[in-house]
Amino acid sequence: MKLKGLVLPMCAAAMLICVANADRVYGHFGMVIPSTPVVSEQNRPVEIALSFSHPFETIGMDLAKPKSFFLTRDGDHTDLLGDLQPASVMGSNGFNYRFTPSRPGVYHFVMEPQPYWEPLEDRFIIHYTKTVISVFGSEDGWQQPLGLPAEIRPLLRPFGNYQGNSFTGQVLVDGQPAAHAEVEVEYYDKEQRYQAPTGPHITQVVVANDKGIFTFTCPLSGWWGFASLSLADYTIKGPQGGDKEVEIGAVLWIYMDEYQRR
Ligand SMILES: [Cu+2]
Repeated sequence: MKLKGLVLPMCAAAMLICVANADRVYGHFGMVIPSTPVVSEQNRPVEIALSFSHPFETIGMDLAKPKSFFLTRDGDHTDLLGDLQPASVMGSNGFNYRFTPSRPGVYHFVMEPQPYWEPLEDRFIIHYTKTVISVFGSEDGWQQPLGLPAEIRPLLRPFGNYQGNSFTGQVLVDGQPAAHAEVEVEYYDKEQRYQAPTGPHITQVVVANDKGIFTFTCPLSGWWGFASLSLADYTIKGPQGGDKEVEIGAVLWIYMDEYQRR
């Protein structure tokens, strides 16, 4: 499946190709990607890009202004929705937040998008998307779940990792471990270096255990996205007025560094 080089601005266009090749749809992820994974005094400000994209194929989709975008730090909640600036991300409409922290801490950024209507799946999609950033060397509080409707709680510290590390996380839905949840994994091929041998290589899949815990080894440096999808216990009126299912995504992004030579 050769997607690279094609101009496919809409998810539907990309997915028609996916659907033609498989009975499932690969690879759209809510994305909250900072320009640097760890913030020090020297590398402020950090630009945080919000999008809804196909990260391995670097195909953007238009993201409506999110329903909410906030950070939590030590339990303090700060609404950032009003600070988002429209931005082009992977050639599509996304948003940018300029993060200029002055205090150390572990900052959890969360985007809740508007429900995205996906006609090919006949349902809405809401990816609760989380990225955890360490500022000025702080390491406290990275394990804390935030009480989102669905989220991945990191059990590997989500910063200060190397390529080849195994990420372990726990899928929580309504705060409860999601037994045997399926987790999709995708590499953000930002520099467009790689191509997938087959469609299933674009988005890899691992199943959590009875405690909702899963492990996946990340062989490349860069950003890795984990998404566990479940159906909400409510419906939303579709464009034609009928009640439509809502797919809730628990999405987490983590960064793997390369070893650096001295
Ligand atoms: Cu898509």
